[in-house]
Amino acid sequence: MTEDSDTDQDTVPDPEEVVQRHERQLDAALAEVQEPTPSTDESLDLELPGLELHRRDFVKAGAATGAMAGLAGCSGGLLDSGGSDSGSNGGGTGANTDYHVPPGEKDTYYGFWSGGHSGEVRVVGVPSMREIRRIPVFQKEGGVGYGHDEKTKQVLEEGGDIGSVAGYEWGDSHHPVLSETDGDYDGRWLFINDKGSGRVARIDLKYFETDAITDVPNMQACHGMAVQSPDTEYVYGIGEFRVPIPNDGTDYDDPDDYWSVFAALDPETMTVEWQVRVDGNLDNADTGKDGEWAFATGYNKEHAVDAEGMTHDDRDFMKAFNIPAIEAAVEAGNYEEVNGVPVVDGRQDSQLNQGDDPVVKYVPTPKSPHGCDVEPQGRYVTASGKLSPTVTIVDIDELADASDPAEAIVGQPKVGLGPLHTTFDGRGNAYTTLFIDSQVAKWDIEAAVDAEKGSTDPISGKIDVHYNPGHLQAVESETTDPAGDWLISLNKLSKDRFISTGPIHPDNDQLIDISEDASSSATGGMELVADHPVHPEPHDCVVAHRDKINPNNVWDRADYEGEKPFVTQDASGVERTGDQSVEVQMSSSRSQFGLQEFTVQEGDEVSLTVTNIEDVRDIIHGLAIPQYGINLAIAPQDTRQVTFEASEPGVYWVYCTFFCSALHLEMRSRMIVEPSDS
Ligand code: CUK
Ligand code: CUA
Repeated sequence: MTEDSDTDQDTVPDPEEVVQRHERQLDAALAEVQEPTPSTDESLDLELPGLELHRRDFVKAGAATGAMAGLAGCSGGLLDSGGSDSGSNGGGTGANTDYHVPPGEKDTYYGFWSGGHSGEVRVVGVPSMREIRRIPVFQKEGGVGYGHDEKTKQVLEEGGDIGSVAGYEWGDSHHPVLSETDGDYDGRWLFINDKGSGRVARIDLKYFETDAITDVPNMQACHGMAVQSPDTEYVYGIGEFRVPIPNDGTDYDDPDDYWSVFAALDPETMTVEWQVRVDGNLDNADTGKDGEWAFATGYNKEHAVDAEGMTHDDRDFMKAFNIPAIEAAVEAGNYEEVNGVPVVDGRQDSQLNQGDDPVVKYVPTPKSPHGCDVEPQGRYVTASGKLSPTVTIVDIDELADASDPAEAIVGQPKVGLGPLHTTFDGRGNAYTTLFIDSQVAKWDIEAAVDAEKGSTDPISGKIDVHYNPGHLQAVESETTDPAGDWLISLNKLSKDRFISTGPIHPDNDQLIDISEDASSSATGGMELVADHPVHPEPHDCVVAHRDKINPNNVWDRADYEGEKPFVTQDASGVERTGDQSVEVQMSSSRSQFGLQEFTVQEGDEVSLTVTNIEDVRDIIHGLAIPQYGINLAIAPQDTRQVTFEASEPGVYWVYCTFFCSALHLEMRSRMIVEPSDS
């Protein structure tokens, strides 16, 4: 038996020991949070609750919130209002079984999860939380042949030539956002960032396939991501890391001269329309509901290049981007063109920020705010405090009019330790993840506006999650009319929740029922109903009702007419197109390729075109020639192409990779590469 009882999965922990252990953990976590430093800038002197707190106060506050709720994640069912006798860690009572989707039935919602540094997007059914599919985005993937055929290869290549030294081999996707019409998900596209580069990708939801990647100039890490509500007028990529421009080693001494930009892309063409250069940096983003405003938090107003410097000051800024004013500046030619993109100067001392209609308003918020979320009515934008225990609420209309942006701060509830992200249920409630407390806090938005800043009164309940949550997402939270029945807490650590798979643990996505508001319960009605281990590492998700997403079940030939042929069985054949080039075209169907065999010459450039002539859903054929790196996946009615050099003579079996019929193993073709001197 080891000393750390975390590793002992079968014993119910002694509550006293749990409390002590938790105190130790909290101490360790808080030791990393820098104590506030007094402001030297009088003009920024705001009443900012939480800043007067010291480390011990944090511990006490954490222990006091919601009575025993300070036992974040260690309570072994102590908080369980339903009287669970299961002994499961902080779990629900099992009273709510609506999340169980029986065999043969379908989920109510499509969830789109980012895959973090796995660079993909995952499609997850809600509420079952079954992972239904993965959509590769920022790197090649064999299962669906992504990056192996000419079309998807080109998508990856086009998005890969700025700022990469070695060529991008992977991405770090954090924030999936759905396109909108009239403030509601329209099922057309999903956009996703790459924090590992300045890339923004688009997934076509007709085919659930990545169809465009743009490498955004003047940006080294695209972190936050948003579409402009209500009609996807722009897609925004948010530049997190400050870098010198040009970044060619000529001038790197002064980090004040480094750049962080807010980029607007056209959703149709995926070209960068304009950028805004800011002071500080940019982190997470969201937009107002009327097309006028976009917002982004930031944590490096200090322009520092180390953690100590970045967390030095008491406050940072949420930037509010005035879209019509920015468009007017671009229109009037008030920009500098940098690497082919119009860049508007949105720094505080910019000429464009001096008049009545500044391009960027800087709203001072405590410490280093993280999540940036606009509530469904579009009245308020929130900045979650991260190193401050508060969420800052800004009234968007007041901000538009106020000469001093600080005056638009209309609420600042104290929600708990380490607030990271906030989501909404459409009934006037907000839910904020507390990373350090390992909890989700539920609070009333209007009550928080009415209350004193720093008040805990607006909090209607807290629930333990396991452990250290990052994002959370209520279903349809980004729309103007969220459904408000489920919430997912995306927890970074799972520790003792699952059977061990060695030292790299999964994350833990927890499903919480938020359909009831119950002021009498410690959780405000939130009920934890299920745990789900996930591969590294989702950050965020977006969840849409299944009626709003309508993909094709087979390909529509009209969608690639003129670009690629549709090769029938009769049209299958080999055509020599030059001394050293040959075109091979063939069909595929159960259980044969259009060509039983084909012959090419050593040194030929072979361009291979394969059509799946089936029109039955779910009959997919693959075409693999492993020795030449060929791996295509061809869905019904689709055509895929690849070109390679037949450099080595020999016999190569071409085989189908999808188990398509009883004769799948026999579904082969024989490629003969004849020696050139024969
Ligand atoms: S960030 Cu990961 S937990 Cu990239 Cu939205 Cu906050
Ligand atoms: Cu076609 Cu297996």
